[in-house]
Amino acid sequence: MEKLTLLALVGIIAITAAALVGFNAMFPTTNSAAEGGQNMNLQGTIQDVYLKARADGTYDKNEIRVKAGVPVRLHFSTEPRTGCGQELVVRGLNVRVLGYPDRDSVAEFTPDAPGRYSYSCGMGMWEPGAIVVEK
Ligand SMILES: [Cu+2]
Repeated sequence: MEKLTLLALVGIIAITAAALVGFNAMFPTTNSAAEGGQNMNLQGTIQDVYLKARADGTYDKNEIRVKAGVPVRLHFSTEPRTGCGQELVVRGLNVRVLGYPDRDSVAEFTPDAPGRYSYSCGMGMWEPGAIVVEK
């Protein structure tokens, strides 16, 4: 009788352990976003970053950090009436994208060389920000 209780207990523990392992496998914890800085969401092979041009002639971020050699999806949007800020140019990364209010325009690129690449409007008159590519 006691042996049977012990056996049942061991069984329950084994099933619980298996369930926990299975649960972790289904929902792996990632902390890459925390390591990558405020703008980066590094999930596997794509880095999704977001930038918005404001109507006052500034961007909502001064700096966006990404890792070299990993594809980037830059989601660009604007507030209404940003004028020439609708066009975003990232110098040195061959990125030129037109933004619109309330939806993302996505520019995809893979930065190979670490460095600091400034972005501004098409004419370079907006207060620039920078995409910082880290090794
Ligand atoms: Cu301009």
